[in-house]
Amino acid sequence: MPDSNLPTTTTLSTKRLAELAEQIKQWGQELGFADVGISDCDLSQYEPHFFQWLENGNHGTMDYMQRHGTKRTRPKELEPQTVRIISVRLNYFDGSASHALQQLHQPQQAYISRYALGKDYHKVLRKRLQKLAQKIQTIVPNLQFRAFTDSAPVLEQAIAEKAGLGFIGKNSLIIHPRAGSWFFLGELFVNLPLPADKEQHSQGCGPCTACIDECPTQAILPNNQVDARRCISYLTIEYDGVIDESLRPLIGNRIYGCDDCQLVCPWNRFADFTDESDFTHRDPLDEVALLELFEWNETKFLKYFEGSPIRRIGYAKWTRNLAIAIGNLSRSQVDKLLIETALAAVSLKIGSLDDIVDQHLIWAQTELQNRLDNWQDSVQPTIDTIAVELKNPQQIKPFKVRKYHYPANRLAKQR
Ligand code: B12
Ligand code: SF4
Ligand code: SF4
Repeated sequence: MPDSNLPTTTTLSTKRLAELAEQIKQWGQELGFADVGISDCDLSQYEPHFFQWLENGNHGTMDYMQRHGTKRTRPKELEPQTVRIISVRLNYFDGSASHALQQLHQPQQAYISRYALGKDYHKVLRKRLQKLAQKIQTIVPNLQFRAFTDSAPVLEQAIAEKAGLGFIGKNSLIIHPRAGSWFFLGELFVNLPLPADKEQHSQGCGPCTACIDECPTQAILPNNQVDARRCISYLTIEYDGVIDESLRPLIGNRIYGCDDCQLVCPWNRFADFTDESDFTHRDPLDEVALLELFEWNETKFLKYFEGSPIRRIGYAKWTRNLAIAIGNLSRSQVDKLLIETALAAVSLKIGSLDDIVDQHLIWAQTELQNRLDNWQDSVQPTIDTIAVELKNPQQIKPFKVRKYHYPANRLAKQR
């Protein structure tokens, strides 16, 4: 039986609600969140931009982005009892992993997005949010809540900006002025009228355009939104089909996701490394050769990636992505023997999966064979071979950009 003396969401005084908001932030930090903020449900200033993005087709084949009408921009339509949203961020950058740039700059190595080196964040965040809600229920037993992280039609970045967790950068990610952008977002929708935090008004990018200039596929639009159809993250994770040939060379050795627009962001000098053991990299994902991963069969893939976000893309897409990266070895300064070994490996896999994968394997085979047929010891990619149909081909440097900003507050493992 509920204790009738305990407060309910409607009987708490303004003063008590303010104290509870502070208490929630304290609990959030004890649970490991880097930050907790509170927002109201009015996302009207973001709504037109969201629908414009959809109308322009920037979501590509991600139908789930347009399936829910205004539920995404009007939280009360998703959960009618909601009056406030508790927004949290959880750091994921693993400082013990091998240096990101060392992988990105060695064409024979596989580059995997920093967020995917450890456990799938969905479960980790949702469990943590549930714990936070349970703590609130010790004070307010009739609290109604729902926990989300990238799991429902929720406009997470708009909510985080409103809750004061950071500003939406030109790369479209939430950036905290003292902690960069290497974190996940999550939310608790609650029926508790807590005082809302001050939203982050000023966009902190200033004149910087590093992410726009250095995005390998020029996916970042002048209005600070991303055309997912060009984004390597979308192409390697979300998109199931045949990747356009003009984009393949620009993908380089990125086989799952892409971090370039964060690696070049000056705010990420201030990023914190994660304290979460769940986000510690799995060996050898932080420094592994493309050809080693390419040897894995489906059984090994499924077993190794249990609990990892990478498992979701399935073995066929994984092989498709690897085929592109291996094909791109043909544009790199590598040993002839490596090209020969790569050619043998891709040739062997042709016909073993599906037609889509085969198209990429055959492409890789042709690229590698052409390189061998025209072998020169020092072949450098020309801008013509790597920048096709791009807005500003002169600026394209798919493997090396002008400047990276690695978290400077602690030393990453250097080998
Ligand atoms: C779809 C999606 C993608 C797509 C599309 C990305 C995109 N930028 O839209 C793809 C697959 C490409 C992708 C990639 C990545 N994603 Co993603 N993705 C999402 C998802 C599910 C929705 C994002 C969304 O709403 N896009 C719609 C567009 C319209 O939003 P937007 O560009 O931010 O535009 C808004 C603002 O710019 C604003 N706005 C624009 N102009 C103006 C003007 C004014 C005046 C105002 C007020 C507002 C305003 O209004 C718009 C609508 O809100 C969210 C989770 C979620 N449910 O929110 C994760 C999420 C954004 N992704 C995340 C991550 C980590 C990534 C990657 C880094 C993963 C990787 N390493 O590969 C990359 C980064 C690529 C990038 N630069 O965005 C994190 C970001 C955390 C953070 N710090 O912000 C999220 C929040 C997931 C999570 N729970 O942590 N992602
Ligand atoms: S994730 Fe990569 S491809 Fe996508 S916008 Fe950022 S830099 Fe460009
Ligand atoms: S790289 Fe520069 S422009 Fe892009 S998000 Fe960071 S500060 Fe903003």
